[in-house]
Amino acid sequence: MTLNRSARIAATAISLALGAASVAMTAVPAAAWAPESKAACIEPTGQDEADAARGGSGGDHRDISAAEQKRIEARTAAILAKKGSNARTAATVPVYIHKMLGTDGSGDVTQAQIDAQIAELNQDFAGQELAGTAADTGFTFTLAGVDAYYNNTWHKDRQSTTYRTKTRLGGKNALNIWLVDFSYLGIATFPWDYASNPGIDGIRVQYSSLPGGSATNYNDGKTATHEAGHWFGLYHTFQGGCTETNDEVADTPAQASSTSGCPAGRDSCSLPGLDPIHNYMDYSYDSCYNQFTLGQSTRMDQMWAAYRA
Ligand SMILES: [Ca+2]
Ligand SMILES: [Ca+2]
Ligand SMILES: [Zn+2]
Repeated sequence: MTLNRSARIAATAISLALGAASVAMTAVPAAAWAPESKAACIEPTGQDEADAARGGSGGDHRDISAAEQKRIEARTAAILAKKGSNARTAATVPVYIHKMLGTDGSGDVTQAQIDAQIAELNQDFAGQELAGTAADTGFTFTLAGVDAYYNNTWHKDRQSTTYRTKTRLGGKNALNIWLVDFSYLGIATFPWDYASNPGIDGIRVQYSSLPGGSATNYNDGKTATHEAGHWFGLYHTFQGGCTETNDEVADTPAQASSTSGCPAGRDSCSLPGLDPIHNYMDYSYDSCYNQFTLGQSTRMDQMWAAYRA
């Protein structure tokens, strides 16, 4: 199976022939542990692999045109001005993990994997992978609950609007993570869409991308970090391509396209700076990721104050 990220937010026709949801746990075989080698991080690879791995021409969030991007910035600025908020945000984010399993229990993860995923989020958002360079965003994560549903349709991420609406927990500050088995690594919603569609707010993540999962090159739990970045309001570092506006963040050099693997020195855009291949919001391998920037941290603060506080 190829894994990638792509937008599939649009609701499809929904048939309510759903199996009974349950919240029991089942024993699972130990997940194969496939640690990444450092060698993987210095091997430049072609764009095709990135396309296959992380979404290609599609995205893992709904499409945002340049015009809409501009409107979102203006709306956010207006909300912040009205709130009088420009303070740095620090918040503890409750995380609800929803295991969307097959009726045979397939797609399960262990509690140890879930704990490792939460630890990964805390490490990454605290800037601990590259202390001194990576931003400490001030956001921390605490596991608020784990549930499991046995439904082959939901397990495959079909009828996602229905299953998310039925199972989502917490308020606008709660990060809901639905673990599914689909052809993407992850899909996220943006904070500015919460008010109009609160039931689907959160991120859908390929279950095998959790730490210790079987998604080769993408099994350090950084898919959840990347998708959470969108949930906090970050774009890809290649949003808008090789343009000054780019991802609305000044300290992430613009790049013309997404990165695959971990090609040191990649410079796809003539604007200043090498491509931010180590940024969690590029499409690099998990082993290549090590940072959010201060500019991204500031953007997350603003988005939190505007839409999730
Ligand atoms: Ca930028
Ligand atoms: Ca450049
Ligand atoms: Zn993404």
